[in-house]
Amino acid sequence: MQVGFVGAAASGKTTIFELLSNTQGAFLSPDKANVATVDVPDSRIGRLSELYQPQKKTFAKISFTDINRLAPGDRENNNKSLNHLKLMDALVLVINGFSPGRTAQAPQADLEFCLSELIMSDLEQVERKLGKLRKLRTTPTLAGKPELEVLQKLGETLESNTLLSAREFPAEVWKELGSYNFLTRKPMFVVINLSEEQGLAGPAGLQDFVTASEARGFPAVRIYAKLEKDLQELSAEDRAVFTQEYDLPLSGKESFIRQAYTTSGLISFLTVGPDEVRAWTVKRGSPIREAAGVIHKDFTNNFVRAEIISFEKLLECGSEQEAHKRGWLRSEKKEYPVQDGDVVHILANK
Ligand SMILES: Nc1nc2c(ncn2[C@@H]2O[C@H](COP(=O)(O)OP(=O)(O)O)[C@@H](O)[C@H]2O)c(=O)[nH]1
Ligand SMILES: [Mg+2]
Repeated sequence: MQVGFVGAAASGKTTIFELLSNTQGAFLSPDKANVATVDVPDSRIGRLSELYQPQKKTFAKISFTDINRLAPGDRENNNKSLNHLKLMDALVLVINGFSPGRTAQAPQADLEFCLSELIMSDLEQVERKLGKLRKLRTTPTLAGKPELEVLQKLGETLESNTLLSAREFPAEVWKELGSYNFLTRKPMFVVINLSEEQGLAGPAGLQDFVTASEARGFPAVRIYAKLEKDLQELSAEDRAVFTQEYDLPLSGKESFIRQAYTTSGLISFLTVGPDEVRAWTVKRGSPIREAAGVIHKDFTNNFVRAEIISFEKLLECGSEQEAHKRGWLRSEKKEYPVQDGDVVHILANK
């Protein structure tokens, strides 16, 4: 899964990037982004490895893209920076909740700023296309509708400061618009970056901001990015001491990744065996036949059935043999919507 950060200058994007990736961020420009890929922490892999003693453990992967700061009014550079985010599965709106002395309204204004930058980037793309379409003598069609009309509607939506995700179109239309990779259609969530100095309550108006953000459909994750990054550099012992002392929810990385999965509508299923215990990422509700394709294309083409048990049930039995005896190993057909934590064996024709 790929997640990209959007935010005003000094909102803490690079600090979060460094915390999550455990790497050093570079000096950025509109042409340069920080990109890093890490394992998705998943305690189920450890537990399953105790059962299977595999040669290899493979975690699902998540990548983070940190772009140059967005500057008010600098359209050209902002668009260049935002172009790095076209292929992301989800966007994170990073909000400064740590600088002392900001007004209670500042986080909300930052959020609006991020959204309007995304809107303007999409609008520019739509306008460019409209310019081309207007020069043609006959307008091409898009999913059976005149393309010019579709694009005009998108343009009107964006001009009224509305995200494209709020615009209803038949699924075929969105499908054909897929190659535009509109930013305002992507799943988004908010990360509010906090300082330990303001304690658990955070800055004035924090709770109101979180409530308003969630009401708009953006779940908000609280992170003490700088503090957690500093703690990361300590020995495990010292870290434990300080973590207890601060008495703050310091599991920013886990909360962030969990929210990224939820927001993007992604889940992980697992495969097990003596060779490898592994987690795989797919869209929630994917039919098992399609999901199997991430393991091997042939699994989709030659799918016969799947044997499935949930991670919890397997752990409760202690082994697949026992699961089999108890009849807990289910045989599922191709339409079965795969669930988070399903342990899956695919049976396919050669
Ligand atoms: N106290 C505190 N300072 C932070 C936090 N996050 C970032 N900073 C500081 O704010 C400044 C800008 O952060 P940076 O990550 O570079 O922001 P970016 O411009 O959005 O990438 C740096 O001096 C950071 O050390 C935080 O959570 N708490
Ligand atoms: Mg930065």
